[in-house]
Parts: sequence; C-alpha cells; structure tokens
Amino acid sequence: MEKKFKRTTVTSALPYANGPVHIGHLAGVYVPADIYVRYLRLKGEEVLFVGGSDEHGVPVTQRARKEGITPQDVVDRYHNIIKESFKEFGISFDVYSRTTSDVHHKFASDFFRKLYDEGKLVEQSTMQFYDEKTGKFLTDRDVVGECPYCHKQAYGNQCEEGCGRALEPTELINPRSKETGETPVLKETKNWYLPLNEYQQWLKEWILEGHKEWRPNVYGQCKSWLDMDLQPRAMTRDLDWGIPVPVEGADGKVLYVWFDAPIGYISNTKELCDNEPERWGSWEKWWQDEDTRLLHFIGKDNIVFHCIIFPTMMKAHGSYVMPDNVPSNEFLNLEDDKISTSRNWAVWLHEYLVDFPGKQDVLRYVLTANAPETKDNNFTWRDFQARNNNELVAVYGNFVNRALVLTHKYFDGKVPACGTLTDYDKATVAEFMDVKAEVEKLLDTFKFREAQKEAMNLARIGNKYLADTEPWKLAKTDMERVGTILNLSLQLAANLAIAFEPFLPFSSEKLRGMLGMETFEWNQLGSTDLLAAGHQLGKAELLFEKIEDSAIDAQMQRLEDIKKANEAANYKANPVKPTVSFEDWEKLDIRVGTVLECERVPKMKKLLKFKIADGLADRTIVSGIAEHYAPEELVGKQVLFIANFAPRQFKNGLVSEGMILSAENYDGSLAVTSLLREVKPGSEVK
Ligand code: B3M
Ligand code: ZN
Repeated sequence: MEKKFKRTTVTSALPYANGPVHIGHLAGVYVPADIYVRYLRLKGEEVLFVGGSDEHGVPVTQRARKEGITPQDVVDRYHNIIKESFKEFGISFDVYSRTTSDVHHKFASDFFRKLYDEGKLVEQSTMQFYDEKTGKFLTDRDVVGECPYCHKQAYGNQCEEGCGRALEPTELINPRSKETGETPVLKETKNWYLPLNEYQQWLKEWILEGHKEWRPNVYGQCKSWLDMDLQPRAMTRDLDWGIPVPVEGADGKVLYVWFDAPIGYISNTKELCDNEPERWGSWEKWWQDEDTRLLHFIGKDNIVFHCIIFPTMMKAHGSYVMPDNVPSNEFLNLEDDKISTSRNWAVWLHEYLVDFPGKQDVLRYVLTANAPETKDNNFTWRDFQARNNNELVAVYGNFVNRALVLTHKYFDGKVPACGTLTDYDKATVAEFMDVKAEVEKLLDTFKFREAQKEAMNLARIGNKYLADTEPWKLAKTDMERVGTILNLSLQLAANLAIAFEPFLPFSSEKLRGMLGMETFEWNQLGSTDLLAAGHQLGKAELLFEKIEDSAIDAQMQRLEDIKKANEAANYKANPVKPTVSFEDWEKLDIRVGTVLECERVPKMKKLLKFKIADGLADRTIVSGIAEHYAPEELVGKQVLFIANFAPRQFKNGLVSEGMILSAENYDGSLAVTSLLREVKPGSEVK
C-alpha cells in the first residue's frame, strides 16, 4: 500500500562548481525538480527544495591547475554564476548553498567521525601511484599512459580515446603523471572504506523488492549493480582539496567528494533551518522523520551514488529516511552531438540569457517537451524555434490574447456574465475539467513531458472553442452569447495560468497579472468561476513573441564555428604511406606552370579550367577546386602540376592534361601549391 507522507524533501544534484551550467543540466535535473516542487507548493503541500554547488573533487582542482588559480577562486567564480543562472530560470530553491561552507565542513566531518567511531568504516592499505616531484598521490585520472589493450593514450581509470575499457592505473604501459610528466612510483597509503558488501542484502530488498515503481532506467542500473558483488568503496582520498579526514594520522587526506557532496543536501537544509527556524523547523524533520518523503532528482551518471552509496551511508549512520524515489533522466544531446564542457559543445545558460532575454520560459518549455526521461534526447535550434512559434505563440499565446482583446473590445475589459450554456459549451467545459486529473496523474509519476503536453492541450481546447464559436461574428446580433463565450474563454485562460505555473512560471505570472487573478491554487483547476462577472481585467499584452530565423541562424553559426575550432584543435596528420624508392619518385614529372587563363566550367560546379604555360605547348588542366578559389585569384600565379599524368576525360568531353597539386586542410578545404620565388614555366621539381 502506498504510504501517506506529511511532507516532501526534494533535492537536485549539486553541480560541480568547475564551470557554468548548460541546457543539459537544466533539462536533466533542475527543470523537472522545479516543476515538481512548484506543483506541490501549488497544492499547498509542505515541501523543501534543496540545491547547492559541489565544490570539492578533482574537476575543480583540474580547472584551477589549467587556469593557474586556486581551487577556491574557481569555486567562488562558478558558484556565483551557477546560482545566478538558476535564479534567472526560476529554479525555485528554498536554499542554494555550497560545500565549502563552514556548516557543511563541520556537518560532513561529524558524519564521517560518527561512522568511524562506531566502527562502520573499514581501514585498508593499498599501493597507489605517487608523484615524487610534487609529493602527491595521483588520482586515477591524474595518471596517463598507454592502454595495454589497444595501445592508445589512456587515463588511469579508462581508455577513452581507444577501446573504452575500464582500467586500473597500474595496468597502463609507461604510466606518467599528467601534471608533471614524471614516472610515478607506487607507495602505500591508508584509506577508510564503506563496506558496501555488508549492505548488499538490505539494498536488494529495499530497492529490488521495495521500489519496483522506480523508472526502468534507474531500477535497471541498480539491479545490474546489485547483481554483482558490491565491493568496499574508499570514502577518503589522498588529496589536498576537500574536507580534511577527521582522524588522527590522516594528514594529507580528505573526504571522498562523493561522500561529502550528498551530505551537502543535509547541511544546506541545516543552514536554512538554523537561519529561519520559525519558517522551516528543525533540519531533522526534513531528513529523519518517518513522515518525510525524500526525492532525489539527478542525471543518469549519478544513479549509483544516490541509490546505493548515499543510502548506505545514511543507513550506516542510522537516523535517516531513505529516498522514496530517484527520478533520474538520461542525457540531452545538442544538435545530435553529446554535450561537452571541454569541447564547448553546449548552450550555456548565462549566454542564452544574453541572446534571448526574457525568454526563460521558452527554454523551459522546449527542454520539458524534449525531456530525456526514458532515453537520450536531442535539442535542436530549429525545434526550439518551431515549438516557440507553433505552440507557445500560435496556441497558448494566441488564445489568451484573443480572449483578452475581445473582452476589452466588447466589454471594456470587464469579465462579462455567463449566460446559458449550449451543449457545445458544456462539452468544452467537460473536456477541460478532465485535464486536471490527467496532469496530476502524470506529475505524480514524474512524467513531466506528458504533463506539459496535457497543459498545452488546455490551450488547444480554448483555441478551438474560439475558432468554432466565432464571437466576433455574433457581436452585432447577440451580445449575451458573446458574453458567455468570452466568460468561458477567460475562465479557461485563468485555468491555463494555474496549469502552466509549474512549467512556465514567468508567463503564468504575467498572465495572472493581465487577468487580475488574486488567488491561484492547484485545486481551482477545472473551475469555471475563477473570474467573477464584472471583474476588471488588466491590459492585454503578448505572452510570447515569434522567434525569427535570423536569431536561430546566429546560434547555428555559433555552433558551426565551435565545431570548426574543435576540428582544428584536434587535427592529427595521417600516418605516412609506405616508403617509395628514388626510382618510384623519379617516375613522377612535377613541373611549374604559370596560369594564363582560369574559368569556371558550365554546369560543373566543382571544376575550374586552366590554361597553363608549361614552357612547351601550353596545356589545359581541369581541377576540382572551384569551391576553394575564385578563377581570378589564380590568373598569373605559378602552380605545381604533374606533367605526365595520364589525360583524363570529363563527361562533357573536356580533357585534362595533368593535375594541379593542392594541400588538403583539416576541414577538407584545398590550398593550391605555389613557389616562394618565380621560375621559368616548365621548370622541373626535383
Ligand atoms: N557534482 C556530479 C555532477 O554534477 C556531482 C553531483 C553531486 S550530487 C550530490 O554530475
Ligand atoms: Zn584501449
């Protein structure tokens, strides 16, 4: 039987403060979490929404090293950028704090110490790579070397560029420290482990038996972990950035980032509760009371940490409630390519805000419409434009606007009285009354994309209703009927303001302003008397505006430029071909020619036709470089060509007597070869 909870604690993954946040973050975690929280609030439920930045871990130190600044500088910069982006997009955290805070350091440290004191952690010594030059142990990713399987360059934990195998750093051939290039030595180190193996049985029962309702992707990942034998996992690391391990003799060691980060949810709650106890009560209420329902919103790469490791930590500690669900999304791609911070293949939220000011809801809408709930999904700028223009503008915005404008026109902006309903009116009302139950059912099971679609259906119903009843045609003959139609339309618009509040909070607020709605609660959804007859409406403004092609073209161009830059940065010359002998080389007769004439070939858009002075009789050469040069650029220039190349005939009868040499650039563009000094045409290249 389903348990009734009194309150809900919603957490959303703490993003690493090593870079700004992008659409993938928003789509995968923060928009769905925010929709859910806004929905619960609208229903009048007791809910807490926790967020914050994850400021420890190797990604932060790597960034610091790359930029030559301290890890603290890195997290200070990005914590603020990230926090601001979330605020701008209406992600309505009750608290957004950070894991470098004093509250968190103390909290995580105490948590660890309790487990340590109670003997819940296992001490273990291992041999680990150590860089003698820096005097530091190396994490798996700080070691690079040759993959023992495919012999490509690989990291200590994985062969990313080659065969993709998971590796141990000691397997690498010729291992080196990524930072210094030194050959590391193996050195003994002591760390503390969480014995996951001891909790395996309990985990199996709790998840595999008790939570069959979890999304298939989450349940499936848990099952594949739990079908293997879980191993103890180190909860401390030999690093200098993080929370010091609160144990004697643990100098130079910090808590594993995945130990401290999830505790950040709890310590951030504590910070909030300590600051506003009258509003929030005690932090324990949100984490340790049986009547609290705990939900973690995360991306798929975080599943094991939230379903297995963190619950085990809490279980070992003893006082905590377990997550009731872990709605985890798959990944969002951008224009069919994996989003990547290092390749700059992303739409950054802070940049979006500059390019599309005031259009936060449009992005929220599109990301939910394409939410990667059950499989990876794709964001494209053309789809973004189409959804804005064809759905937000043409359906939702258009309906609301017509209802308001007509009311201003015929009734001075006062809600007209509702007369007798026709059967058609009644059918329309019945249709939109269904939407409430439908949206609820979907939201309660974390199906946000379907839920939003249902909300949009409400607007479609309205649009159709106005199109079918055509009140503008009745205005001369039957004002009472016009009043009824507009009354119902306005009630429907008010319903939309409520239904869309979790999804598109900025537009909902604007719409409520236009309608002059004072109250709005989820339970009013489906009602036809949200606006009293005689109520004065505000001014009609556009809820959404069309996005022009030029704005989309600019984004596509930006991505194109990034792709180019990445290709250039990643260019590697092809391996050299098999050796040739001097005799082989001598068979080729390469000569210098002066371009006398050059012109395009009709109907052959790749070809240029050259007349070349070669010191003998002039010759014609046809070359496929028309996309790379304008003919006039080449006239008068000296080029290299193969003089003894077998003549080739083209479809149109044209014959080429030789081949002009060009170099092919990384992007496929061609550059014709020339000389550094002028020579007589026909000179041989030796
Ligand atoms: N910072 C990983 C990530 O951003 C990590 C999440 C922590 S949640 C406690 O994907
Ligand atoms: Zn490999």
